[in-house]
Amino acid sequence: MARIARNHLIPALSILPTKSCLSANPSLFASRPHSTPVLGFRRCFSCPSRLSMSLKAGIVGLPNVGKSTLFNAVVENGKAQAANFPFCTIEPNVGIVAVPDPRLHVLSDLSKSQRAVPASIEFVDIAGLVKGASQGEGLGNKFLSHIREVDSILQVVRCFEDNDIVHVNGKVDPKSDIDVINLELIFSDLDQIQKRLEKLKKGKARDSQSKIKEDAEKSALEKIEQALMDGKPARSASLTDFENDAIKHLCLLTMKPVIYVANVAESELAEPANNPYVKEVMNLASELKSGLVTISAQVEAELTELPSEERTEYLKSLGVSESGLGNLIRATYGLLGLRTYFTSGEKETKAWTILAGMTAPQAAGVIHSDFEKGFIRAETVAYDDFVTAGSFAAAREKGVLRSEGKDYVVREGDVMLFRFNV
Ligand SMILES: Nc1nc2c(ncn2[C@@H]2O[C@H](COP(=O)(O)OP(=O)(O)O)[C@@H](O)[C@H]2O)c(=O)[nH]1
Ligand SMILES: [Mg+2]
Repeated sequence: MARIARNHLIPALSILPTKSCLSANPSLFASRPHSTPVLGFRRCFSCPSRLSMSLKAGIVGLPNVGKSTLFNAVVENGKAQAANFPFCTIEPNVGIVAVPDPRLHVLSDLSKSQRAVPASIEFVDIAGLVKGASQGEGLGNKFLSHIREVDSILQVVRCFEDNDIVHVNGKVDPKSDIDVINLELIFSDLDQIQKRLEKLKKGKARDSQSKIKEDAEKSALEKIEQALMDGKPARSASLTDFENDAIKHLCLLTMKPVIYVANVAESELAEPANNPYVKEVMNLASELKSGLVTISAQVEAELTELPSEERTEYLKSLGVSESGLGNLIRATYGLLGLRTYFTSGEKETKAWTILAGMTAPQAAGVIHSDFEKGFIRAETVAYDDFVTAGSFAAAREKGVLRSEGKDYVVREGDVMLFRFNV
């Protein structure tokens, strides 16, 4: 049996690789000398070739639909809630916000952690999409390359009437707006696929294994090309798992999951379905097997300017119980099939984001790739059991702390300790 050099048990993590980022509010960082331990590098959720700090959602849509208003509200709200969270604005159009999760604070209190670190989502305000972007109009290809890097797309659709705010096509028309954007994405993918197919035709595979891979990629691309030609997104093509893997490196735009964000007037927030534009978006979203969230970007922006005591009152006066941002984050998590597990100790309690179906070593790899490579076992307890017991030690005594091997599929809310060697 291979000798284990060192055997670690890590309740809390001190050896995360960190990425420094510029903060919009440096004073928040001043109290955190080690910058941003929250941001362990991790796999991109949709394209495996990208190393990503957190889940990345790109906000797209035609000009003047409310993208920047929504983006700013998301980031401001993140700041407001982030007494202890190193949110940051990396660039003017990129912001990182905490994923709200009440379980985090319960665990943190039980473990008497010095800090609680939520999972995070990175929002990107992607400007410049107009008709003809795939041919270089507007910001054209620059814009498209930004979308290639995101895990999910939030497409903001204007459903509010306001004569003072110009609509690029002269009138509010969600179906046409959605078609314009989706067509640009389709054109861009078609272009990329056709170039790739040309290359694959030359067949450079040197061994039988690579040949099998190339063949899978080719057959996948041919299926997708057909879907795109029919005006449908790449994700509508039915591919085998192997074919899916073979094309992941291309990060096709229309492979990415989409949430339509219907931006409505504040007066319609309580009963959005009464708005015929929203109905249209609803129908399209369900036809395209995509998510839908109704939001008023304007209201979200106004909320960030109110003291927190007044926010609930304001929302009540509009007939709703909570701000739309929580919905937006939850919808993104749901659509991507994401799960949360926790690590919890005296140093910190932390929420980690993984994909549904990930095994214990893969989940450990989200923290650090060494944890995946050197994985031995995981000790795990369900969130509710941990809370009832009060600590890992008490959970062990009660027999609810399980020791799991490398095939264990991590469940939502697991509180975990990893044993690994390096
Ligand atoms: N009436 C109304 N105006 C909005 C709403 N959302 C955004 N706007 C306004 O529409 C204009 C364009 O918004 P902006 O967020 O810059 O759009 P972007 O081009 O998509 O980034 C701004 O003047 C916003 O104040 C909304 O929900 N209702
Ligand atoms: Mg904008």
